[in-house]
Amino acid sequence: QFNPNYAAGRSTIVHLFEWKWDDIAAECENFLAPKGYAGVQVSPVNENVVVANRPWWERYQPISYILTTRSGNEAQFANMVRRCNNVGVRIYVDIVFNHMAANHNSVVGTAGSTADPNAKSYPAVPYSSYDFHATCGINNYNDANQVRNCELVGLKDLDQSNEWVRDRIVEFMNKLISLGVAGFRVDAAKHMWPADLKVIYSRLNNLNTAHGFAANTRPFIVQEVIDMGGEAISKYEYTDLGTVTEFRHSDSIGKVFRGKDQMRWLVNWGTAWGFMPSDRSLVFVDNHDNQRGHGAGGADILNYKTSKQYKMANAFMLAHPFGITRVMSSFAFDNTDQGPPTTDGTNIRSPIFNADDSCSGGWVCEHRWRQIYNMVGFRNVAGNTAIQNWWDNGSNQISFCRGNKAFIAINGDSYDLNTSLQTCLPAGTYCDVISGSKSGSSCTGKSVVVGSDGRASITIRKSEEDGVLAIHVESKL
Ligand code: AAO
Repeated sequence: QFNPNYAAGRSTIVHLFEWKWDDIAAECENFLAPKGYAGVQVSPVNENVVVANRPWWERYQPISYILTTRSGNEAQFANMVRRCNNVGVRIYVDIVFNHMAANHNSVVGTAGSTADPNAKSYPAVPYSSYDFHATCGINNYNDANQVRNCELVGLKDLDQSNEWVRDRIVEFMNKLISLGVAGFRVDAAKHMWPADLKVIYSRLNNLNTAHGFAANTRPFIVQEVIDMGGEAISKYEYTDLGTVTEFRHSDSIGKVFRGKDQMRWLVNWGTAWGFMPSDRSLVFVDNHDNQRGHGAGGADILNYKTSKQYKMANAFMLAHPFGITRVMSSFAFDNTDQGPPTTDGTNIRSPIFNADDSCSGGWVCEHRWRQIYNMVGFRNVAGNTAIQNWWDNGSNQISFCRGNKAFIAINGDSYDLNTSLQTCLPAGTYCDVISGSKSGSSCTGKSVVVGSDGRASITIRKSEEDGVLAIHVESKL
Protein backbone atom coordinates (compact mmCIF):
# COMPACT_ATOMS: atom_id res chain seq x y z
CA GLN A 1 0.00 0.00 0.00
CA PHE A 2 3.04 2.24 0.27
CA ASN A 3 4.69 1.21 -2.98
CA PRO A 4 3.44 3.04 -6.09
CA ASN A 5 4.17 -0.05 -8.19
CA TYR A 6 6.11 1.86 -10.82
CA ALA A 7 7.80 0.21 -13.78
CA ALA A 8 11.58 0.00 -13.28
CA GLY A 9 13.50 3.23 -13.66
CA ARG A 10 10.53 5.58 -13.37
CA SER A 11 9.54 7.90 -10.60
CA THR A 12 6.85 10.56 -11.10
CA ILE A 13 3.04 10.70 -11.32
CA VAL A 14 1.26 13.34 -13.40
CA HIS A 15 -2.27 14.43 -12.53
CA LEU A 16 -4.05 14.77 -15.88
CA PHE A 17 -6.87 16.75 -14.31
CA GLU A 18 -10.19 16.38 -16.23
CA TRP A 19 -8.60 14.65 -19.23
CA LYS A 20 -10.68 12.17 -21.24
CA TRP A 21 -9.72 8.48 -21.15
CA ASP A 22 -9.04 8.24 -24.89
CA ASP A 23 -6.71 11.24 -24.71
CA ILE A 24 -4.85 9.78 -21.72
CA ALA A 25 -4.37 6.47 -23.53
CA ALA A 26 -2.76 8.30 -26.44
CA GLU A 27 -0.73 10.49 -24.09
CA CYS A 28 0.72 7.41 -22.35
CA GLU A 29 1.91 6.06 -25.67
CA ASN A 30 3.01 9.26 -27.37
CA PHE A 31 4.49 11.30 -24.56
CA LEU A 32 4.44 9.96 -21.00
CA ALA A 33 6.23 6.66 -21.63
CA PRO A 34 8.92 8.17 -23.90
CA LYS A 35 9.61 10.95 -21.37
CA GLY A 36 9.81 8.54 -18.43
CA TYR A 37 6.67 9.41 -16.47
CA ALA A 38 5.69 6.59 -14.11
CA GLY A 39 1.95 7.07 -13.79
CA VAL A 40 -1.18 9.15 -14.15
CA GLN A 41 -3.64 10.27 -11.49
CA VAL A 42 -6.99 10.46 -13.25
CA SER A 43 -10.09 12.44 -12.26
CA PRO A 44 -12.93 10.55 -10.52
CA VAL A 45 -14.19 7.73 -12.75
CA ASN A 46 -17.71 7.11 -11.43
CA GLU A 47 -21.00 8.82 -12.19
CA ASN A 48 -21.34 12.31 -10.70
CA VAL A 49 -24.15 14.83 -10.48
CA VAL A 50 -24.48 17.21 -13.43
CA VAL A 51 -24.20 20.80 -12.16
CA ALA A 52 -25.25 23.83 -14.22
CA ASN A 53 -22.34 25.41 -16.13
CA ARG A 54 -20.32 22.24 -15.47
CA PRO A 55 -17.85 23.33 -12.76
CA TRP A 56 -14.85 20.97 -12.34
CA TRP A 57 -15.99 20.15 -8.80
CA GLU A 58 -19.17 18.35 -9.88
CA ARG A 59 -16.98 15.25 -10.20
CA TYR A 60 -16.58 15.18 -6.42
CA GLN A 61 -20.32 14.58 -6.00
CA PRO A 62 -21.00 10.88 -6.73
CA ILE A 63 -24.43 9.60 -7.80
CA SER A 64 -23.40 5.97 -8.38
CA TYR A 65 -20.40 3.73 -9.07
CA ILE A 66 -21.25 3.37 -12.76
CA LEU A 67 -18.08 4.17 -14.73
CA THR A 68 -19.51 6.93 -16.90
CA THR A 69 -18.36 10.54 -16.65
CA ARG A 70 -17.44 13.33 -19.03
CA SER A 71 -14.02 11.61 -19.34
CA GLY A 72 -15.58 8.54 -20.93
CA ASN A 73 -17.34 5.24 -20.26
CA GLU A 74 -16.23 1.91 -18.84
CA ALA A 75 -14.98 0.51 -22.15
CA GLN A 76 -12.89 3.62 -22.73
CA PHE A 77 -11.55 3.50 -19.17
CA ALA A 78 -10.59 -0.17 -19.50
CA ASN A 79 -8.92 0.48 -22.85
CA MET A 80 -6.91 3.38 -21.38
CA VAL A 81 -5.65 1.35 -18.43
CA ARG A 82 -4.58 -1.50 -20.71
CA ARG A 83 -2.80 0.77 -23.19
CA CYS A 84 -1.02 2.74 -20.45
CA ASN A 85 0.11 -0.41 -18.63
CA ASN A 86 1.38 -1.78 -21.93
CA VAL A 87 3.86 1.09 -22.12
CA GLY A 88 4.74 0.96 -18.42
CA VAL A 89 2.62 3.90 -17.26
CA ARG A 90 0.44 3.19 -14.20
CA ILE A 91 -3.08 4.53 -13.56
CA TYR A 92 -4.18 5.82 -10.12
CA VAL A 93 -7.85 6.63 -9.60
CA ASP A 94 -9.04 9.60 -7.57
CA ILE A 95 -11.71 7.81 -5.57
CA VAL A 96 -14.54 9.57 -3.73
CA PHE A 97 -16.28 7.49 -1.07
CA ASN A 98 -16.47 9.78 1.93
CA HIS A 99 -19.77 11.10 0.65
CA MET A 100 -22.40 11.25 -2.07
CA ALA A 101 -23.79 14.25 -3.97
CA ALA A 102 -25.27 17.21 -2.13
CA ASN A 103 -28.70 18.57 -2.85
CA HIS A 104 -29.31 20.48 -6.10
CA ASN A 105 -32.41 21.78 -7.88
CA SER A 106 -32.27 18.98 -10.38
CA VAL A 107 -30.35 15.80 -9.61
CA VAL A 108 -29.30 13.70 -12.59
CA GLY A 109 -25.97 11.95 -13.00
CA THR A 110 -23.55 11.68 -15.91
CA ALA A 111 -24.85 8.15 -16.58
CA GLY A 112 -28.48 9.30 -16.41
CA SER A 113 -29.20 7.98 -12.90
CA THR A 114 -31.41 9.97 -10.59
CA ALA A 115 -31.13 10.43 -6.83
CA ASP A 116 -32.77 12.33 -4.00
CA PRO A 117 -29.96 13.70 -1.81
CA ASN A 118 -32.43 15.36 0.56
CA ALA A 119 -33.78 11.90 1.38
CA LYS A 120 -30.25 10.39 1.17
CA SER A 121 -31.48 8.09 -1.56
CA TYR A 122 -29.12 7.00 -4.36
CA PRO A 123 -30.92 4.06 -6.01
CA ALA A 124 -28.24 3.41 -8.62
CA VAL A 125 -25.85 2.12 -5.91
CA PRO A 126 -28.20 1.62 -3.97
CA TYR A 127 -27.72 3.69 -0.79
CA SER A 128 -30.55 4.81 1.49
CA SER A 129 -30.70 6.98 4.60
CA TYR A 130 -29.52 4.02 6.75
CA ASP A 131 -26.12 4.27 5.09
CA PHE A 132 -25.33 7.84 6.14
CA HIS A 133 -24.39 9.75 9.27
CA ALA A 134 -27.03 12.06 10.75
CA THR A 135 -27.25 15.47 9.11
CA CYS A 136 -24.89 18.11 10.56
CA GLY A 137 -22.32 20.43 9.03
CA ILE A 138 -18.56 20.73 9.50
CA ASN A 139 -17.59 24.14 10.84
CA ASN A 140 -15.03 23.29 13.52
CA TYR A 141 -11.84 21.51 12.47
CA ASN A 142 -10.84 21.23 16.12
CA ASP A 143 -13.57 18.65 16.62
CA ALA A 144 -12.50 15.33 15.10
CA ASN A 145 -15.93 13.76 15.57
CA GLN A 146 -17.56 16.55 13.66
CA VAL A 147 -14.97 16.46 10.85
CA ARG A 148 -15.56 12.73 10.39
CA ASN A 149 -19.28 12.36 11.12
CA CYS A 150 -20.74 15.53 9.64
CA GLU A 151 -21.13 16.84 6.10
CA LEU A 152 -18.25 18.50 4.24
CA VAL A 153 -19.80 21.47 2.35
CA GLY A 154 -23.23 19.77 2.38
CA LEU A 155 -22.06 16.49 0.81
CA LYS A 156 -24.11 13.59 2.24
CA ASP A 157 -21.78 11.79 4.63
CA LEU A 158 -21.53 8.03 4.18
CA ASP A 159 -21.01 5.88 7.28
CA GLN A 160 -18.02 3.65 6.51
CA SER A 161 -18.60 1.58 9.65
CA ASN A 162 -21.75 0.21 7.99
CA GLU A 163 -21.12 -3.20 6.36
CA TRP A 164 -23.35 -2.48 3.37
CA VAL A 165 -21.40 0.73 2.70
CA ARG A 166 -18.05 -1.04 3.10
CA ASP A 167 -19.14 -3.73 0.66
CA ARG A 168 -20.20 -1.23 -2.00
CA ILE A 169 -16.91 0.69 -1.70
CA VAL A 170 -14.77 -2.46 -1.76
CA GLU A 171 -16.74 -3.82 -4.73
CA PHE A 172 -16.15 -0.56 -6.61
CA MET A 173 -12.42 -0.46 -5.85
CA ASN A 174 -11.93 -4.15 -6.65
CA LYS A 175 -13.61 -3.64 -9.98
CA LEU A 176 -11.06 -0.94 -10.79
CA ILE A 177 -8.27 -3.26 -9.65
CA SER A 178 -9.56 -5.97 -11.97
CA LEU A 179 -9.41 -3.42 -14.80
CA GLY A 180 -5.69 -2.95 -14.09
CA VAL A 181 -5.29 0.20 -11.97
CA ALA A 182 -2.19 0.41 -9.75
CA GLY A 183 -3.74 2.32 -6.87
CA PHE A 184 -5.91 5.11 -5.55
CA ARG A 185 -5.96 8.69 -4.30
CA VAL A 186 -8.51 8.55 -1.49
CA ASP A 187 -10.43 11.82 -1.52
CA ALA A 188 -11.27 13.44 1.83
CA ALA A 189 -9.60 10.66 3.87
CA LYS A 190 -9.38 13.11 6.78
CA HIS A 191 -13.16 13.01 6.94
CA MET A 192 -13.23 9.24 7.52
CA TRP A 193 -12.18 7.18 10.55
CA PRO A 194 -8.78 5.49 10.13
CA ALA A 195 -10.17 2.26 11.62
CA ASP A 196 -12.83 2.08 8.90
CA LEU A 197 -10.32 2.82 6.16
CA LYS A 198 -8.12 0.05 7.50
CA VAL A 199 -10.94 -2.48 7.09
CA ILE A 200 -11.74 -1.26 3.58
CA TYR A 201 -8.10 -1.36 2.42
CA SER A 202 -7.59 -4.82 3.90
CA ARG A 203 -10.42 -6.18 1.73
CA LEU A 204 -8.92 -4.94 -1.54
CA ASN A 205 -7.65 -7.52 -3.97
CA ASN A 206 -4.05 -7.75 -5.10
CA LEU A 207 -3.27 -6.06 -8.40
CA ASN A 208 -4.18 -7.80 -11.63
CA THR A 209 -1.26 -9.95 -12.83
CA ALA A 210 -2.70 -9.90 -16.36
CA HIS A 211 -1.65 -6.23 -16.44
CA GLY A 212 1.99 -6.99 -15.65
CA PHE A 213 1.93 -6.69 -11.85
CA ALA A 214 3.78 -9.31 -9.82
CA ALA A 215 1.67 -11.73 -7.79
CA ASN A 216 0.63 -10.46 -4.36
CA THR A 217 1.15 -6.79 -5.22
CA ARG A 218 -0.95 -4.47 -3.04
CA PRO A 219 -2.68 -1.41 -4.50
CA PHE A 220 -0.89 1.89 -3.85
CA ILE A 221 -2.84 4.19 -1.54
CA VAL A 222 -2.40 7.94 -1.16
CA GLN A 223 -4.82 9.54 1.27
CA GLU A 224 -5.87 13.18 1.00
CA VAL A 225 -5.35 14.55 4.50
CA ILE A 226 -4.76 18.29 4.90
CA ASP A 227 -2.74 18.82 8.07
CA MET A 228 -0.87 22.08 8.31
CA GLY A 229 -0.79 21.75 12.10
CA GLY A 230 -3.15 23.22 14.66
CA GLU A 231 -6.20 21.03 14.03
CA ALA A 232 -7.65 18.00 15.83
CA ILE A 233 -6.76 15.51 13.09
CA SER A 234 -3.16 14.54 12.42
CA LYS A 235 -1.75 13.18 9.17
CA TYR A 236 0.18 10.63 11.26
CA GLU A 237 -3.12 8.88 12.09
CA TYR A 238 -3.06 7.73 8.44
CA THR A 239 0.60 6.91 7.75
CA ASP A 240 0.28 3.29 8.87
CA LEU A 241 -2.52 2.75 6.35
CA GLY A 242 -0.91 4.18 3.23
CA THR A 243 0.89 7.26 2.01
CA VAL A 244 -0.54 10.74 2.62
CA THR A 245 -0.61 14.02 0.70
CA GLU A 246 2.03 16.32 2.25
CA PHE A 247 0.40 19.76 2.00
CA ARG A 248 3.18 21.36 4.00
CA HIS A 249 5.51 20.56 1.12
CA SER A 250 3.25 22.48 -1.27
CA ASP A 251 2.98 25.41 1.14
CA SER A 252 6.69 25.56 2.02
CA ILE A 253 7.98 25.23 -1.54
CA GLY A 254 5.61 28.03 -2.57
CA LYS A 255 6.94 30.31 0.16
CA VAL A 256 10.58 29.58 -0.72
CA PHE A 257 10.20 30.12 -4.46
CA ARG A 258 8.12 33.25 -3.92
CA GLY A 259 11.10 34.65 -2.03
CA LYS A 260 9.50 34.53 1.43
CA ASP A 261 12.14 32.13 2.71
CA GLN A 262 15.77 31.84 1.60
CA MET A 263 16.81 28.95 -0.60
CA ARG A 264 19.86 28.18 1.51
CA TRP A 265 17.49 26.77 4.12
CA LEU A 266 16.53 24.05 1.65
CA VAL A 267 19.72 22.27 2.80
CA ASN A 268 17.65 20.19 5.26
CA TRP A 269 14.49 19.85 3.11
CA GLY A 270 12.47 16.94 4.48
CA THR A 271 11.21 15.89 7.89
CA ALA A 272 13.03 18.85 9.48
CA TRP A 273 10.41 21.01 7.74
CA GLY A 274 7.59 19.14 9.47
CA PHE A 275 7.00 16.73 6.61
CA MET A 276 6.09 13.08 7.11
CA PRO A 277 8.79 10.48 6.31
CA SER A 278 9.83 10.47 2.67
CA ASP A 279 8.25 7.09 1.87
CA ARG A 280 4.89 8.23 3.29
CA SER A 281 4.78 11.67 1.64
CA LEU A 282 3.11 12.37 -1.68
CA VAL A 283 4.68 15.70 -2.64
CA PHE A 284 3.60 18.34 -5.15
CA VAL A 285 3.97 22.05 -5.87
CA ASP A 286 0.22 22.53 -6.35
CA ASN A 287 -2.86 20.34 -6.63
CA HIS A 288 -6.20 20.80 -8.36
CA ASP A 289 -7.63 22.50 -5.24
CA ASN A 290 -4.92 24.81 -3.98
CA GLN A 291 -3.87 25.97 -7.46
CA ARG A 292 -7.26 27.77 -7.51
CA GLY A 293 -7.62 28.75 -3.84
CA HIS A 294 -9.59 25.71 -2.60
CA GLY A 295 -8.14 23.41 0.08
CA ALA A 296 -5.00 24.58 1.89
CA GLY A 297 -2.06 26.88 1.44
CA GLY A 298 -3.71 30.08 0.30
CA ALA A 299 -1.83 32.73 -1.64
CA ASP A 300 1.60 31.15 -1.20
CA ILE A 301 0.83 28.27 -3.55
CA LEU A 302 2.50 28.53 -6.95
CA ASN A 303 0.75 27.56 -10.17
CA TYR A 304 1.28 27.79 -13.94
CA LYS A 305 0.43 31.50 -13.88
CA THR A 306 3.68 32.31 -12.06
CA SER A 307 5.61 30.26 -14.56
CA LYS A 308 9.25 31.07 -13.78
CA GLN A 309 8.97 30.39 -10.05
CA TYR A 310 6.68 27.45 -10.77
CA LYS A 311 9.23 25.75 -13.01
CA MET A 312 11.99 26.44 -10.49
CA ALA A 313 9.96 24.90 -7.67
CA ASN A 314 9.14 21.82 -9.74
CA ALA A 315 12.79 21.48 -10.75
CA PHE A 316 13.86 21.56 -7.10
CA MET A 317 11.17 19.06 -6.07
CA LEU A 318 12.11 16.66 -8.87
CA ALA A 319 15.86 17.00 -8.26
CA HIS A 320 15.50 16.39 -4.53
CA PRO A 321 15.18 12.76 -3.36
CA PHE A 322 12.44 13.55 -0.82
CA GLY A 323 8.97 12.09 -1.33
CA ILE A 324 6.82 10.49 -3.98
CA THR A 325 6.57 13.23 -6.61
CA ARG A 326 3.43 14.33 -8.45
CA VAL A 327 3.32 16.91 -11.23
CA MET A 328 0.10 18.88 -11.86
CA SER A 329 -1.28 19.25 -15.39
CA SER A 330 -4.02 21.87 -15.64
CA PHE A 331 -6.53 23.53 -17.88
CA ALA A 332 -6.37 27.33 -17.95
CA PHE A 333 -8.83 29.06 -15.63
CA ASP A 334 -9.93 32.57 -14.73
CA ASN A 335 -12.30 31.75 -11.90
CA THR A 336 -12.24 29.02 -9.31
CA ASP A 337 -15.38 27.18 -10.46
CA GLN A 338 -14.64 27.07 -14.19
CA GLY A 339 -14.62 23.56 -15.62
CA PRO A 340 -12.44 22.11 -18.37
CA PRO A 341 -12.57 23.40 -21.95
CA THR A 342 -15.51 22.03 -23.93
CA THR A 343 -16.54 21.89 -27.58
CA ASP A 344 -20.16 22.78 -26.90
CA GLY A 345 -20.55 23.67 -23.24
CA THR A 346 -20.91 20.00 -22.32
CA ASN A 347 -18.40 17.70 -23.98
CA ILE A 348 -14.77 18.04 -22.90
CA ARG A 349 -12.50 19.25 -25.65
CA SER A 350 -9.33 17.28 -26.39
CA PRO A 351 -6.01 19.11 -25.96
CA ILE A 352 -4.33 20.38 -29.11
CA PHE A 353 -0.60 19.65 -29.35
CA ASN A 354 1.74 22.26 -30.82
CA ALA A 355 4.98 21.61 -32.70
CA ASP A 356 7.04 22.44 -29.60
CA ASP A 357 5.11 19.77 -27.58
CA SER A 358 3.08 22.36 -25.66
CA CYS A 359 -0.73 22.34 -25.60
CA SER A 360 -3.46 24.73 -26.64
CA GLY A 361 -7.23 24.63 -26.79
CA GLY A 362 -7.54 25.76 -23.19
CA TRP A 363 -5.09 23.19 -21.79
CA VAL A 364 -1.88 24.20 -20.01
CA CYS A 365 -0.13 20.79 -19.96
CA GLU A 366 2.62 21.73 -17.48
CA HIS A 367 3.83 18.12 -17.85
CA ARG A 368 4.76 18.94 -21.45
CA TRP A 369 6.93 21.91 -20.50
CA ARG A 370 10.54 20.98 -21.29
CA GLN A 371 11.78 22.27 -17.93
CA ILE A 372 9.39 19.89 -16.17
CA TYR A 373 9.53 16.71 -18.27
CA ASN A 374 13.32 16.92 -18.51
CA MET A 375 13.45 17.05 -14.70
CA VAL A 376 11.27 13.94 -14.56
CA GLY A 377 14.02 12.36 -16.67
CA PHE A 378 16.66 13.79 -14.30
CA ARG A 379 14.91 12.14 -11.32
CA ASN A 380 14.90 8.79 -13.13
CA VAL A 381 18.62 9.10 -13.88
CA ALA A 382 19.39 10.12 -10.28
CA GLY A 383 17.56 7.02 -9.02
CA ASN A 384 18.20 6.36 -5.35
CA THR A 385 21.44 8.33 -5.11
CA ALA A 386 21.86 10.71 -2.20
CA ILE A 387 22.46 14.45 -2.17
CA GLN A 388 26.11 15.40 -1.92
CA ASN A 389 28.26 18.50 -2.32
CA TRP A 390 25.51 20.92 -1.27
CA TRP A 391 26.55 24.50 -2.04
CA ASP A 392 24.86 27.83 -1.40
CA ASN A 393 25.92 31.44 -1.52
CA GLY A 394 24.35 32.26 1.82
CA SER A 395 21.15 33.44 0.19
CA ASN A 396 19.20 32.17 -2.84
CA GLN A 397 21.79 30.47 -5.03
CA ILE A 398 22.14 26.73 -4.43
CA SER A 399 23.53 23.63 -6.10
CA PHE A 400 23.89 19.96 -5.30
CA CYS A 401 24.80 16.61 -6.84
CA ARG A 402 22.83 13.37 -6.84
CA GLY A 403 25.65 10.89 -6.37
CA ASN A 404 27.77 10.86 -9.50
CA LYS A 405 24.70 10.87 -11.72
CA ALA A 406 23.24 14.35 -11.83
CA PHE A 407 23.79 17.98 -10.85
CA ILE A 408 21.47 20.99 -10.45
CA ALA A 409 22.05 24.68 -9.76
CA ILE A 410 19.31 27.22 -9.00
CA ASN A 411 19.52 31.01 -8.95
CA GLY A 412 16.74 32.69 -7.00
CA ASP A 413 18.70 35.89 -6.36
CA SER A 414 18.19 39.09 -8.31
CA TYR A 415 21.76 38.98 -9.61
CA ASP A 416 23.72 36.56 -11.80
CA LEU A 417 25.09 33.23 -10.62
CA ASN A 418 28.53 32.83 -12.21
CA THR A 419 30.98 30.61 -10.41
CA SER A 420 32.91 27.33 -10.43
CA LEU A 421 30.98 24.49 -8.81
CA GLN A 422 31.52 20.80 -8.06
CA THR A 423 29.19 18.76 -10.31
CA CYS A 424 30.38 15.28 -9.20
CA LEU A 425 30.19 14.18 -12.87
CA PRO A 426 32.90 12.58 -15.04
CA ALA A 427 34.83 14.98 -17.26
CA GLY A 428 33.08 15.93 -20.47
CA THR A 429 30.62 18.31 -22.08
CA TYR A 430 27.00 18.15 -20.92
CA CYS A 431 23.74 19.56 -22.21
CA ASP A 432 21.70 21.66 -19.77
CA VAL A 433 18.25 20.04 -19.89
CA ILE A 434 16.50 23.22 -18.68
CA SER A 435 17.52 25.68 -21.42
CA GLY A 436 17.32 22.93 -24.04
CA SER A 437 17.53 19.23 -24.70
CA LYS A 438 20.15 16.85 -25.99
CA SER A 439 19.46 16.14 -29.63
CA GLY A 440 21.75 13.51 -31.14
CA SER A 441 25.25 14.71 -30.32
CA SER A 442 24.32 18.36 -29.92
CA CYS A 443 22.44 20.48 -27.41
CA THR A 444 19.65 22.95 -28.15
CA GLY A 445 20.45 24.85 -24.92
CA LYS A 446 23.51 25.76 -22.88
CA SER A 447 26.49 23.41 -22.74
CA VAL A 448 28.52 22.82 -19.59
CA VAL A 449 32.15 21.66 -19.62
CA VAL A 450 33.08 19.51 -16.63
CA GLY A 451 36.80 19.16 -15.89
CA SER A 452 38.66 16.10 -14.65
CA ASP A 453 38.17 17.38 -11.08
CA GLY A 454 34.38 17.38 -11.55
CA ARG A 455 34.20 21.16 -11.45
CA ALA A 456 32.52 23.34 -14.04
CA SER A 457 31.94 27.01 -14.60
CA ILE A 458 28.18 27.51 -14.05
CA THR A 459 26.29 30.57 -15.19
CA ILE A 460 22.60 31.40 -14.61
CA ARG A 461 21.93 35.05 -15.43
CA LYS A 462 19.14 36.87 -13.61
CA SER A 463 17.66 37.72 -17.01
CA GLU A 464 17.32 34.08 -18.11
CA GLU A 465 13.91 32.59 -18.74
CA ASP A 466 14.57 29.90 -16.13
CA GLY A 467 16.56 30.18 -12.94
CA VAL A 468 17.81 26.59 -13.15
CA LEU A 469 20.61 24.60 -14.79
CA ALA A 470 20.56 20.79 -14.73
CA ILE A 471 22.88 18.17 -16.21
CA HIS A 472 23.21 14.42 -15.78
CA VAL A 473 25.06 11.41 -17.13
CA GLU A 474 22.52 10.89 -19.90
CA SER A 475 22.77 14.50 -21.07
CA LYS A 476 26.51 14.04 -21.80
CA LEU A 477 27.31 15.09 -25.34
C1 AAO B 1 -19.10 22.50 -4.05
C2 AAO B 1 -19.34 23.99 -3.77
C3 AAO B 1 -19.91 24.17 -2.39
C4 AAO B 1 -21.18 23.35 -2.23
C5 AAO B 1 -20.86 21.88 -2.53
C6 AAO B 1 -22.09 21.01 -2.50
O1 AAO B 1 -18.12 24.70 -3.91
O2 AAO B 1 -20.22 25.55 -2.20
O3 AAO B 1 -21.68 23.45 -0.92
O4 AAO B 1 -20.29 21.77 -3.84
O5 AAO B 1 -22.90 21.25 -3.61
C7 AAO B 1 -14.49 20.01 -4.36
C8 AAO B 1 -14.52 21.52 -4.26
C9 AAO B 1 -15.67 22.02 -3.44
C10 AAO B 1 -16.97 21.43 -3.95
C11 AAO B 1 -16.83 19.92 -3.79
C12 AAO B 1 -18.10 19.18 -4.20
O6 AAO B 1 -13.29 21.97 -3.72
O7 AAO B 1 -15.72 23.46 -3.56
O8 AAO B 1 -18.07 21.96 -3.21
O9 AAO B 1 -15.77 19.48 -4.67
O10 AAO B 1 -18.42 19.43 -5.52
C13 AAO B 1 -11.41 20.46 2.89
C14 AAO B 1 -11.35 18.94 2.92
C15 AAO B 1 -10.63 18.36 1.72
C16 AAO B 1 -11.17 18.95 0.42
C17 AAO B 1 -11.01 20.46 0.50
C18 AAO B 1 -11.49 21.17 -0.76
O11 AAO B 1 -10.70 18.52 4.10
O12 AAO B 1 -10.84 16.97 1.73
O13 AAO B 1 -11.80 20.94 1.62
N1 AAO B 1 -10.50 18.38 -0.76
C19 AAO B 1 -11.12 17.25 -1.51
C20 AAO B 1 -10.99 17.42 -3.00
C21 AAO B 1 -11.83 18.56 -3.47
C22 AAO B 1 -13.30 18.23 -3.24
C23 AAO B 1 -13.54 17.44 -2.03
C24 AAO B 1 -12.53 17.01 -1.20
C25 AAO B 1 -14.90 16.96 -1.80
O14 AAO B 1 -9.63 17.55 -3.34
O15 AAO B 1 -11.61 18.87 -4.83
O16 AAO B 1 -14.06 19.46 -3.12
O17 AAO B 1 -15.00 15.71 -2.52
C26 AAO B 1 -8.94 23.71 6.21
C27 AAO B 1 -8.96 22.24 6.54
C28 AAO B 1 -9.05 21.39 5.31
C29 AAO B 1 -10.19 21.84 4.43
C30 AAO B 1 -9.97 23.32 4.10
C31 AAO B 1 -11.03 23.86 3.17
O18 AAO B 1 -7.71 24.02 5.58
O19 AAO B 1 -7.78 21.90 7.23
O20 AAO B 1 -9.25 20.04 5.70
O21 AAO B 1 -10.17 21.06 3.23
O22 AAO B 1 -9.98 24.05 5.31
O23 AAO B 1 -12.26 23.84 3.80
C32 AAO B 1 -5.01 27.21 5.83
C33 AAO B 1 -4.97 26.10 6.86
C34 AAO B 1 -5.66 24.85 6.32
C35 AAO B 1 -7.06 25.21 6.03
C36 AAO B 1 -7.00 26.28 4.97
C37 AAO B 1 -8.36 26.73 4.51
O24 AAO B 1 -4.22 26.88 4.71
O25 AAO B 1 -3.61 25.83 7.13
O26 AAO B 1 -5.61 23.80 7.24
O27 AAO B 1 -6.34 27.44 5.47
O28 AAO B 1 -9.06 27.30 5.56
